[in-house]
Amino acid sequence: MDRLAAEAIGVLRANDRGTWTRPSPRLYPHQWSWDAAFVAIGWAHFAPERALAELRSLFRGQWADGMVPQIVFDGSVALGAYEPRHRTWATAGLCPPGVATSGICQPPVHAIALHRIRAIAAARCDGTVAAVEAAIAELYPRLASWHRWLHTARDPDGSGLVTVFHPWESGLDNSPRWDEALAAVAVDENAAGPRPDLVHVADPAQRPTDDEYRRYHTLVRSLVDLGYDPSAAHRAHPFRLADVLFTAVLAAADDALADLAVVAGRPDAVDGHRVDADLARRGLDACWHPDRCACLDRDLVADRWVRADTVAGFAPLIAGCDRDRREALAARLAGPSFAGAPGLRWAVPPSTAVDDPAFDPCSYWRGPTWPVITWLLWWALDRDGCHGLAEALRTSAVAQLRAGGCAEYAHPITGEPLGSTAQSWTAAVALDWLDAGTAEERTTAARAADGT
Ligand code: 2M8
Repeated sequence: MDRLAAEAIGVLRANDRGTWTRPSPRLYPHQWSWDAAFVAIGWAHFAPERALAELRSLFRGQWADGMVPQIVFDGSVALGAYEPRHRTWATAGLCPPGVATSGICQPPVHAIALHRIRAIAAARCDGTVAAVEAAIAELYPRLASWHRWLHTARDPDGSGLVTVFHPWESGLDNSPRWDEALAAVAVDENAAGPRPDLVHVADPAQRPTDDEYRRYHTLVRSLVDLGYDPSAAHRAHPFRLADVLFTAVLAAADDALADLAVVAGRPDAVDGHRVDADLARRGLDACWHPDRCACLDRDLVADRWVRADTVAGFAPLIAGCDRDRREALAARLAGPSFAGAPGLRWAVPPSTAVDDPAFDPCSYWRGPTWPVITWLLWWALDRDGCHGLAEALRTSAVAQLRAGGCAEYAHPITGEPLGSTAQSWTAAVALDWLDAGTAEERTTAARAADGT
């Protein structure tokens, strides 16, 4: 077996908790929402039933209003192993009985994952597709209510854009995108907590700062005080950002959900999902800045654009957009601020543009390259026929993983693996890329045999 494939399978197996997967052995000991979606794609390549269990397990934590929480806590993990712990979130009475969750969400990659898991199963030709389709029928209503919640509770004005109430909701926690909005939050000094995360990385500089954590805790406390009521939060919460990357994932996931609706025996629901996807894309259009060739988030508290130059600017590529915009964005992605930056170890995009003043190659979401983000861009480019750039990204990403293993993120210039060294979602995308590479090689070989 390919050495990277064996390593990736080993990471997933080592992080396996039976029906769900820890994002990493020590740093993240519970189940995370968007990690679970990526991880399920990884499992689908060698254990399809286990892939479905991952998603079922996550959706056990879905709230009655449709929200899929960022974390489903494992009650057997030592208190204090991860902070903030469940009790800090004060979600009892909101989570389903018997399940402990946080009170915020993360980008909705789940329908995209289920769609891909079906494609993986179909390509295996071993009959597993029937089990996947049964799971689609079972999970479809939950996915539909999750998307409905995002399009209403997080977009009450019908702008098409999703509002996030915490940097953790974006998934790109300490991205410079959030700096100004976070700096404006009045810190609640009683809201601080311990930092067990710092002992699980080689250098604390790879993690968010204590000041950022004080603000993260302050925002949690604010949401608790507001009773997690979205209307109250839209009025009074001090951190409200229209997040273009989250919105783009939702648009792409709405399209995937439209296809899943057919499989689930709900063809009547298809048009509604397509309408939702188009609305989200229109929301992104309103955030498009041609002079920057990027989509910008909107700070709804300060009523201004967020000017940091980050991978989030490529949101239209993920959502789907017209050809001119796609080509402009693809050129920028491959260009000197991102994957084509001089001196990069691998030609994959850093999380923040190398020429942005906030670029920091070591610090978490402020510069390192993240395989899952490269995967989203690769997947979208491939979906929309940009096979050349997609394949170039995939090849560079696989080379990076072969050299550095399944680390959480990597230093874009030295290539040094950073963060957790055995990150589940990195292992998952490695497996998906290796499989896509085999398919690509088969197509190339077939074309060569045909003389085409
Ligand atoms: C990171 O975020 C968590 C909080 O959600 C943390 O730092 O403790 C982010 O990279 C996030 O996107 C990811 O889902 C999570 C688990 O991998 O870790």
